[in-house]
Amino acid sequence: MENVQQERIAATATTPNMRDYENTYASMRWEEVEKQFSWHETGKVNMAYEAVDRHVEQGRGSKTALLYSDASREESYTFADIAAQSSRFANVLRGLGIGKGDRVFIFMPRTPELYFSLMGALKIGAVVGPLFEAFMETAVRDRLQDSEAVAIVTTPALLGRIPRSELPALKHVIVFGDDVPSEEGIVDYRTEMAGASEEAQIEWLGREDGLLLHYTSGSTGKPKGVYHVQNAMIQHYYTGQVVLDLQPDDVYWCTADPGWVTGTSYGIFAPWLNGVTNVIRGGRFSPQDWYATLQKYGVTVWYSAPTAFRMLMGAGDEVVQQYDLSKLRHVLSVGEPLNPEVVRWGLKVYGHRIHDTWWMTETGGQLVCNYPCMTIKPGSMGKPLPGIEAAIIDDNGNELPPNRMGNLAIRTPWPSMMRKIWNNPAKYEEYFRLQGWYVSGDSAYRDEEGYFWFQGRIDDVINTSGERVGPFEVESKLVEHPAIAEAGVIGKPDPMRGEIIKAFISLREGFEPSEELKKEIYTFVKVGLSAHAAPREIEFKDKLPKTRSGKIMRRVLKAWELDLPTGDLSTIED
Ligand code: 6R9
Repeated sequence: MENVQQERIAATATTPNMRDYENTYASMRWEEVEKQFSWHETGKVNMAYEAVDRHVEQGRGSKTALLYSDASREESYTFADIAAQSSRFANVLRGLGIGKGDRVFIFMPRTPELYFSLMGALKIGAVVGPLFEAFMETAVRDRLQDSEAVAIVTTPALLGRIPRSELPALKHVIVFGDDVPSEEGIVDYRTEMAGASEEAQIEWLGREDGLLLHYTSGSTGKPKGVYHVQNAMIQHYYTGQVVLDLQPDDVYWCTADPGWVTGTSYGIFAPWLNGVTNVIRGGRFSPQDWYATLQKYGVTVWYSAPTAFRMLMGAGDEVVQQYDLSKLRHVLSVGEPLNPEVVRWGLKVYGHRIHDTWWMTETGGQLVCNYPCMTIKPGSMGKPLPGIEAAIIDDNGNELPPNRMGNLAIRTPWPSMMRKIWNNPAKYEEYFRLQGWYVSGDSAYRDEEGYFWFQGRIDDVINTSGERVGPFEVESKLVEHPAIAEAGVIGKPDPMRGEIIKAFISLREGFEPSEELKKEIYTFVKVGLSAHAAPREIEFKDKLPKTRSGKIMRRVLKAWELDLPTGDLSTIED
């Protein structure tokens, strides 16, 4: 592998949180970070306490915790307000008989109530499962069934997508909004909150007690429930310091939805554990609204994703000039490879380097990053977080020399590492199959200077606009359509979305390919699964390439699509 990227962008400022990467890396000790949290004194902990109530107890209750806006609401809440609202919700849940370890799902748009509910559920020691608002019935059902969730918080508009008759474990549906139906099992959020006390007993937990269940797609099977525990807060706090570079007076904005791990670890926990003001913008993406949000709140630290930066780049430099972004100090990205072109553009229009960060749902927190004090090589994910050992290994667990592509792996354990895959111990073990390593499923190489360069997914999970989509999930939905016999789904490179979903489809007898049918199929997946999983491109085929055991060979489909050699075809059906 040849390292052609010689471009460098030097750091322009040092920061009190990390002045020198190499020294910090050499001296970093997680035991020191742990001293920030209450288990250091009591042996017990609770994320909601550490992120919210602790600030009230320590005299920072009147500090702004949440600045919220969407098309119809504009609100501001202090840490004391969030403590009170989450305590109310904790009492609502307790009143329903819900407690420690119970799975409570949250399925609603990004509004302040989502954050009150999430923190309230954590306060009683429940394990929270955040879902994207865009999920349709099948996606909701799979996740609630697998986790045996006992309660879900939602809105009237989304209620119809929760198939209650197929969810025997689900006892309570808490609905926030107007016109809450009065039915058995349905609880009106507003009524219950109004009657609940603002004082709630915190459920004191051990470090290995549950925190979150984030479902994520793999290349085979149903979505996996990635289980995180309280201990993750050590890493959320520390990365908030050295990666997000949070300072007490910062106004921080992470654009991610809590349905994605970035929207919890870095949309809630990292800023609040550090006592920093957090901006949440509801509603859809629009360049004007986003720049207006940066300007209105004087955002200083901004964490987003390549797909968003590419869309902002597409909207043009003139739009940027219409806004005052002078408060901005630090810009970061996660979710997909960050194109060097985007880094160059960011420097030109914002006057800031966009700092790429690499991590996964499974890792719970950032692991390989670009830090403010460090020179950036555009296109590189950066270097391992202090306290983390990252390496490139072959399939036997041997470390590879610089510039050789292999498996990106992390030495186990680290504080925010997932602790199980819900109901699937075998799947969990697969990640740790090579002694002492977590195998990420990404391929990468490391250059002579220790910078890591992302190459691709080793399996065939699709990354479209920063969302991971498992081809199997989409194929399963496609073959539910009456016209479809078989379907194979791949990610097709796309300048805007990273990848788009392309489906190869063979039709059942009696059905003919047509443009109309393509549209119908697209809508079928959009309505039945979710908009981001719907195939933007469809190609009809008489037959799909399959292995003898019946597995569709996606790499062959991909090779067709990209005009590449198809590789080993020894297992192909015929
Ligand atoms: C946080 C998050 C994880 C997968 C990961 C990789 C891709 C994430 C990246 C990146 C290149 C980066 N990915 N960050 N690829 N450069 N900086 O994204 O979690 O949704 O679980 O996705 O996303 O392929 O394995 P998740």
